[in-house]
Amino acid sequence: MNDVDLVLIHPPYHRRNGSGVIFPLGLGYIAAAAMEAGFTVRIIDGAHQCSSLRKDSLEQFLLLLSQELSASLPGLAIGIGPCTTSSVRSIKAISEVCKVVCPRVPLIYGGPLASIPGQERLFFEEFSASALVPGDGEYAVCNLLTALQRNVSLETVKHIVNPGSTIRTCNVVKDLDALPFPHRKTGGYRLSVRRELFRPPFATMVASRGCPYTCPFCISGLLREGHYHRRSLFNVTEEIVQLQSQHNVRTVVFYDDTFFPSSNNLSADIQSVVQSFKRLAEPIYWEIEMRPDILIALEPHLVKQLFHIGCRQINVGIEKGWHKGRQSIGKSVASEEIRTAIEKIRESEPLMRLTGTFILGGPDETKETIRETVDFATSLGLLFAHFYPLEVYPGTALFAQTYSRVDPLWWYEQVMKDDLPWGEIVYEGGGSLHRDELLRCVAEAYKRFYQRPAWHDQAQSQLGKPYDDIIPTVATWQDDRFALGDKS
Ligand code: B12
Ligand code: SF4
Repeated sequence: MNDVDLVLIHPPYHRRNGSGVIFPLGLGYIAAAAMEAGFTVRIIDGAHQCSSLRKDSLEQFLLLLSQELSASLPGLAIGIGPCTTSSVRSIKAISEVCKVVCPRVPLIYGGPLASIPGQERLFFEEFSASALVPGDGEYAVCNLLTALQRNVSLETVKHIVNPGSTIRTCNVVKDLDALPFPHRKTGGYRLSVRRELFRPPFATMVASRGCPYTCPFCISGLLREGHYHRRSLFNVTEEIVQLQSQHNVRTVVFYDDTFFPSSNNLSADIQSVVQSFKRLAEPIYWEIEMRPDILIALEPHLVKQLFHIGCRQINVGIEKGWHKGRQSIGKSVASEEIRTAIEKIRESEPLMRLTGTFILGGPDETKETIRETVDFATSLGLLFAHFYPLEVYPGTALFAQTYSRVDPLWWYEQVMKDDLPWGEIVYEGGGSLHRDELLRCVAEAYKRFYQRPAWHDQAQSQLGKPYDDIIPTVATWQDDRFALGDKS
């Protein structure tokens, strides 16, 4: 007997030291839409059950998966995703288990990697895909399940990609308010050290989809064909109220690529958020991502207003400490403007936490420019900083510029045979540093940032008691941030 119509599997990925493990929101959205349409759904969160792509961890997970699938057979389909470049090892292994345990059940794939034109062969030849769902999955998955239920050929289903065809368009849900709120599994999830606001329980949300920018190293602006849509603030606050009443949530982490999309309407945008969030009977703490060019438009009175309605942390993708380097990856704001903006924010609201992410490596990067980036990072008074080697994602301008070989099976094979278990392609193009050297620079950057007495003083005063708890994790970043997350 079939126990459930749709089983959704979240593929494990290599969890970095100190990273959190959060509920896969995209699967929650798909589950809610399918349930609203009358289907039964089960989510198997592989990323929660397994923290790495190391052979032994993955094998343990696969055993569990095979037992779970046998115990409750999927009746109509198995959905695998969100697929990312860095989870191809586990996706391959999951597809093999599914083909053994439920050989006749169609495998459908979605998420960022399954939305990038040119990657179809990978899914159909390597992962036994019956169909791909590029872009927003809710409506397409419901159409697909309906077709399967009625025994209609998948060839007739709109907005999916069948074997032999290519991704021509992405599904874009324009009216995000029309979607049911995600069906969430709770319990056992935890935020990364950097995002933790120490006011549990937390939930993650998105108030928008897509990114209006196209930074050459990033895939976000390419998903949904560059379309950017926001939910109404009424709809966003309704979800917060539901999270508060059903799950007692006190902290929300917004994972929007950039919560405020432009510096042009920033003041008006913030006023609208203030008006909407003021309506919440119970206050909520929240944090957002922000581009540096938007940060510099954040006037002190706006910072105060954001703080007043619960915004406690702003995460900024600063990327580089040298202007030309920052420009080359799509962020043209000057270093001094960033410094001034951060100083202004710290003066107006000293308890507003500011964190930054930095990318090391890339065209024209030298040890000297890396030193400049780390000097800059350490001089800003950030509460946390993360340093990443530049990773090259298929579909991006950087990938096209770096590799003339675009065959998806080429990069896939590189990742599969790599001795590093993360599943990432580290940039080593045009005169840049060799991967090993870059990784040494990353470790050095962590040491320089986190060994400073000034950072410890700041963290102690801003974090209070949790400072003691996070210190062991922060220490592991200095050894190897990319080592397995089961240390965290
Ligand atoms: C939140 C987030 C995370 C969270 C949780 C991720 C998760 N699995 O839910 C955390 C912090 C854990 C995380 C980790 C990582 N992330 Co991340 N993350 C994001 C972020 C900012 C938002 C994702 C999100 O929740 N969106 C909102 C929901 C509603 O959308 P969605 O997940 O895309 O789902 C919709 C569709 O994609 C589709 N869909 C999704 N899954 C499926 C499955 C099926 C079967 C179907 C049919 C459809 C479908 O339907 C959903 C509803 O419409 C995106 C950026 C972005 N713009 O997508 C990056 C992003 C997905 N992450 C990325 C990366 C690289 C990583 C890490 C490798 C970083 C690391 N090493 O730690 C890991 C690996 C994660 C993995 N699963 O492999 C990249 C992926 C790039 C690529 N080409 O592969 C992105 C695109 C960021 C970027 N711009 O580079 N991430
Ligand atoms: S780096 Fe940020 S702003 Fe640029 S495309 Fe990616 S998500 Fe958008």
